[in-house]
Amino acid sequence: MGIVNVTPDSFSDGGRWLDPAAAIAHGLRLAADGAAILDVGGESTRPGAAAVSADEERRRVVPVIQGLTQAGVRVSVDTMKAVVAEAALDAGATLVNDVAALRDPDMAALVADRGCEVCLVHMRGEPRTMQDDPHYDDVVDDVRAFLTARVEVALAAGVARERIVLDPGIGFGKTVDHNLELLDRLDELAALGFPVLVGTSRKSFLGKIVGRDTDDRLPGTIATNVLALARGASIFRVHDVAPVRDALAVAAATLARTWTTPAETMTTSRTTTSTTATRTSRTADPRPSSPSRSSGSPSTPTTG
Ligand code: PMM
Repeated sequence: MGIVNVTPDSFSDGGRWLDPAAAIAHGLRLAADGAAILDVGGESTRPGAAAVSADEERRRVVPVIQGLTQAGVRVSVDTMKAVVAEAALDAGATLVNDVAALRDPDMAALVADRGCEVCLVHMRGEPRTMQDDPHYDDVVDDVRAFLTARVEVALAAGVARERIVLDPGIGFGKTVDHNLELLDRLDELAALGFPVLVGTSRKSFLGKIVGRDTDDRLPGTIATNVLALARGASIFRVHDVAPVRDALAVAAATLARTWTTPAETMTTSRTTTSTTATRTSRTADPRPSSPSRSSGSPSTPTTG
């Protein structure tokens, strides 16, 4: 999953793709690099970010989503607002990436009505305050309980089980230790039986470990995504698609020994839906019953 932030203030690429034509060109480059999905967002969720009005968010994302879907690329919309998600779905998006996990009272019904995919993300509080002294009894148990409850909300609203993706929300109200523990025990979330999406790309916890600025966090991004693959993740939300994709390809080939040639993989990633891709991953990954973290990884990661 390639990141296309149409925002002035995202932590790593804020302001770079505010112009729709620049955002579309950037997205198409990420697709050419092998992204199967492009995640278009019009509101920064970095810690402390100010909220954006629905009108402004819609104005930012809709032309970009139209441009990308008209070019044949699969698009998800990164939004917490049902009205923005609705406009994005009208413009051709097929996945709602909701870091608020259906907190907007109209979101669950919208997703159910449209039959689109939805990613439910764990976030403690809201972006403005989420990094204020986060505490958990056991971060993995707490995140798993939260996501299980949100799945119930989605199912009760009529969202199909196979349309649901889960995300532990790396960096969303978590300390460095919380993020590392979630990554290390990601298999416990994968055991819930839904595709798992992870977003570690360039995040500050990587910088805190190695003392590097945002633009120099690719090695940490690669390390965390490879670890996440080994623990059952199947969708990897990243800024740097080409290098992460190569790293995942090698890791997947090593773990499952079923990697295809680059040419075959490119065709697959362009033509398959993410649901199909993640189903394939789940079929290939009987992880919940396996105590070994080095076995049974997905054969085709969705970098997606
Ligand atoms: N992280 C950010 C934004 N959206 N969505 C999901 N599903 N998971 C994430 O970890 C996530 C997200 C913040 O990163 P950005 O500012 O680089 O987009």
